[in-house]
This record gives sequence, C-alpha cells and structure tokens, in this order.
Amino acid sequence: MTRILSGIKPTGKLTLGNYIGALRRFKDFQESGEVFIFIADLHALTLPIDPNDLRENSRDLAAFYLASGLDPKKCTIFLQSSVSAHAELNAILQNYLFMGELSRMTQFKDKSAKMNGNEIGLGLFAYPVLMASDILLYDANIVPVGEDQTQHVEITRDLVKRFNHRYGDNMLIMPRAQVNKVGARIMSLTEPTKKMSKSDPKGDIFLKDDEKTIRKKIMSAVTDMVGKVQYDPENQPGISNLLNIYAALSDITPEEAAEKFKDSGYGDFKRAVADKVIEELTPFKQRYQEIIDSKSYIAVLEEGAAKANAIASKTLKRVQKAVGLLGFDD
Ligand code: ATP
Ligand code: LTN
Repeated sequence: MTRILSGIKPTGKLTLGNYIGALRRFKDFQESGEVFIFIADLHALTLPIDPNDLRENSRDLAAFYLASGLDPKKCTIFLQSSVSAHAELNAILQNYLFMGELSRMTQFKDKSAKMNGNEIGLGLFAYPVLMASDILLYDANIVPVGEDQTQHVEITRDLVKRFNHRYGDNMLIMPRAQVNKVGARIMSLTEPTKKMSKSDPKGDIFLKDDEKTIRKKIMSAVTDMVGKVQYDPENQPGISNLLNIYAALSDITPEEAAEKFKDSGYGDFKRAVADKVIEELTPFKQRYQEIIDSKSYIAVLEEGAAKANAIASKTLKRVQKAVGLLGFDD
C-alpha cells in the first residue's frame, strides 16, 4: 500500500499558503493509502522560538490537522518529538549528506541571510537531514508539499541513492514529492513576488483571521495598472496570485478562473476572492474551535505517537544493522 507522509513546522500562525499548498490536500490521500501527518516541532527549533509559542503553535497545528478532515482512524497524526527514532536516524544519516550540497539549499540561504552570521544554528544547516529522516523512517512513497520544499525531497532522493548503493537496494525506500499544479506557491498579498510565509509574515492571511480582517486584507491586496483580470504571473503578479487562490479553492485552473472574471473590475474580482476564502475558512475555523475546546487532539497525538513509534523503530533497526551498529548477534 502506498505510504504518504508530510509535516508542517509549528513556527507561527498558519497561513492561507500552508492551507492551500499543504494542509487542504492531506485528507485526499486517506482513501488511497496509508497516511502519516506530523507536527515538525524539532524543525521549529532551527530558528529561535519561545517555548510557550512552540507549545501553542503545536497544539493549534494538531487541531488544524483534525479540522482539515484528517481522520485519526484512517491516518496517523503525531508530534515529531514524541518519536525518538527521528533523532536517532538523523544521527546516522547526517554522515551521508555533504556540507557542499547542504549549503546550496535555497531555504538555508534565505533563512540564514536574515540572521546574524554568528548565530546561525547547526540545525538550520542540517535541516534537510532531519527532514530526510522523517520521510525515510516511514518508507514513504509520496510526500505532498508546497513548491518550496521540493528541493528537500530531491536531496532526500540523492541520499537514498547514495545509501542504497553502499548498503543494498531498497534499504531505504525512494520517496517523491507531490506538488499540486495549482496553489503550490501562494504569494504575499502586499509583496506578490515573495512567498506567503508564517515565520516572516508580510501580507499573509492567517487561518485564524476573522472575516472582517480577511476581507480587508484581500480588498487592499497589491495589484497593478493594467486594469484587466488576466493570468500573467510575470507582469501581473498580484492579480495572478489572487487568481491562484480562487482557483485552488474552487478546484479549477487559474486560466479558468481568469476566464470567469475577464469582464470584472478589480474591486468585484477581489470581493469574489474574499467570499471564496471566507466560505472555505469559516466552517474550518469552527471545527478548529470545537477541537480546541474538547481537547480531543491530546488522545489523537498519544495514539498517533504509539503507532508511529512501532513503525519507525523497525526502520531504524534495519538501518542501524545495515551500517554495522547494534552489536554482534546474527
Ligand atoms: P516558515 O515561514 O516557518 O518557513 P512556512 O509558512 O514556509 O514556514 P512550512 O512549515 O515551511 O511553512 O510549510 C508547511 C507546508 O506548507 C509545506 O508543504 C510548504 O511547502 C507549504 N507552504 C508554505 N508556504 C506556502 C505558500 N506560500 N504557498 C504554498 N504552499 C506553502
Ligand atoms: N520542511 C517542511 C516540514 C517538514 C516536512 C518533513 C515535510 C519536516 N519534515 C517531511 C514533508 C516531509 C516544511 O514544510 N517546511
């Protein structure tokens, strides 16, 4: 059976970008495969974060997973830090990715450029090793992510080739990224050439924003002087981003969305986008609140950790034996 695995870092308030690029799609895999969805809390430590914020973000993310339609009977939802095999496999796999290739990762270059050069943690540099460990521990075949994460799945694939060449075919299972054609990269509403990002929020829509705030943010989104609703990301990045949002939430292509609004003014078009986002997020937020109030996420994470541990510890053992660890028997 196909194994599907993905995670989100609890680094801040979830954005519409996270929702469209990742969260919204996870539930679709539940019927066709075995799904593992986790909270990448160890990854959240790769940039400075207050412990209370990390706890609250992690709790919120668990509730958002459940609110998005993930069913704990059909998929395994857990905290990365509650499965110690992630850190143990990380300690092994760090020897099979090289400094040169890690230093070429776009995410590392972007995030480290914003920091004081003397305070860049080793974890930020080694981020892809831990991400590879997350994926490989569950023998995942498919990794649904937004476009910004495909480079990390590619380096995982390089690692698998290198490792299997040395220790035997299928010692690690080759994963592949699955990126949606529509909505893989939602841009900031105020700077539509930059990715909407939760740890560097500019022009973000947050999943917890109220209706009035969402409407206000969309109505004041940056557009252009062209005056026509067309899908042209290069020359009309603001309008194209709004088309992408509308299209992703309507399960159509941005070109189809552009056709629908080709005779509309920017004001009417923005109103339609705001309506669409509000229509999607309002019931989602209600479910989120019910889950937070009932604290049902606690039992879900406990059960998830037990299931994840059982699978992860087997893979870890297989890898430990392959490289010559765990002593002398057999
Ligand atoms: P950070 O700002 O902390 O790096 P982020 O907002 O980029 O966070 P991640 O936790 O890195 O979010 O990503 C969670 C998932 O959401 C990943 O699959 C990622 O590809 C996807 N994602 C993040 N931002 C966007 C975006 N703007 N458009 C589409 N998908 C996105
Ligand atoms: N790096 C990812 C979060 C993440 C992840 C993973 C995603 C950590 N480990 C394994 C897929 C598979 C991000 O979203 N920034």
